[in-house]
Amino acid sequence: MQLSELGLDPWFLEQAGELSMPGGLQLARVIVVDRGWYIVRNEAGEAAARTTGKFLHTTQSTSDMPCVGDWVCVHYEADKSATIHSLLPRKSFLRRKSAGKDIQLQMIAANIDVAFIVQGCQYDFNVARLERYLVMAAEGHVEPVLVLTKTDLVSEEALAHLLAEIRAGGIKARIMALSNVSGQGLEQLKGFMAPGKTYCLLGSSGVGKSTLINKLTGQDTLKTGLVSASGEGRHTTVRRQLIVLEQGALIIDTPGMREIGIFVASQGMADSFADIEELARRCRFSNCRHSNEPGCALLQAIKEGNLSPERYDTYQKLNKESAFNVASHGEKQRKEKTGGKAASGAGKKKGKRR
Ligand SMILES: Nc1nc2c(ncn2[C@@H]2O[C@H](COP(=O)(O)OP(=O)(O)OP(=O)(O)O)[C@@H](O)[C@H]2O)c(=O)[nH]1
Ligand SMILES: [Mg+2]
Ligand SMILES: [Zn+2]
Repeated sequence: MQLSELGLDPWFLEQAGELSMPGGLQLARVIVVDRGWYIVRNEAGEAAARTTGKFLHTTQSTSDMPCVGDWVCVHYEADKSATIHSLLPRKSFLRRKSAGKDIQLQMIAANIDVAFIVQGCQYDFNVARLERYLVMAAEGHVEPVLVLTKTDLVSEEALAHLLAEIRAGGIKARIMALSNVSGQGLEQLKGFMAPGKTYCLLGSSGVGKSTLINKLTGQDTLKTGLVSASGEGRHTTVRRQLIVLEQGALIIDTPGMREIGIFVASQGMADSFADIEELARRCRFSNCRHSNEPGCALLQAIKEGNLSPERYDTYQKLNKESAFNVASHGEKQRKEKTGGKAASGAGKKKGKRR
């Protein structure tokens, strides 16, 4: 398998050139991340991999650690395992604030062309959550595509209603609806996927992400799990993994997410809420908080029916949350800079590698 078939393009080669790879090092792509260990793949096939101590010393935070989809410089050892010496810069990424109160950034995947944001038609559907994922994708320079699964469980009218709800919310991303059971919509999705491009599945547990990959490979490549009576998944998938489809596209399965804490600088918000930001430029005060200021263009638009109150709520909420997370994270990094190197690896167990 050529590296280009694994998604390598001239941009990455240029980055690798600038790293001026020392002798004996080769490029490989991280295809599995399972807590502290990795599997990398290149022309020579797959190898179990770990990071070198020297590499760990160069990392400032957990987001500098390899994640699935990353291009890395590896050295093959006598026992055929590999050591990861460095990481190529990322062209795009998906990341979130890790679950819990702690402000830690967690990389979900790197070098992704398209994020499939998956929601089930029946129990899981939630527009405000879709918007969170859209902000996450925009921030990481990833094209979002909404995928509604389990269309076999709802009527055509109900599905049409869901689609209308998404559009009414001002969301413009491409939408695909499908059923892994009846096969409806699968051909459309397959037709959309291109060889050498990397796709990443995101969504709650139980929405059918792994089942979808099994449909694409035509085999039981991945373990899938039953959902509870209320439609909740049981967190069947536990590792992030890149799978090469026969038709040449690359697709990453991820464990279902419970929480999507967003952590964005202003760009992700600006891209996802371009309509609102455009309106906000017309507020009387440039520092308008859009809550009760006179001359607020957003409040005016709501009154006139030109902005949905739900979308406004999501915008205000995400803005606040991301500003808080960005500020707290900056504070934390300043403390870490003065207090020595950031924790690496799983990140939370600070004492582990010292
Ligand atoms: N009716 C119906 N059931 C589906 C569909 N797709 C998946 N399922 C079922 O939903 C359950 C969960 O599927 P998984 O593929 O394991 O879900 P997942 O998104 O990978 O979940 P995690 O790995 O826990 O994040 C399984 O019982 C699947 O058979 C679908 O289109 N329609
Ligand atoms: Mg799964
Ligand atoms: Zn305003």
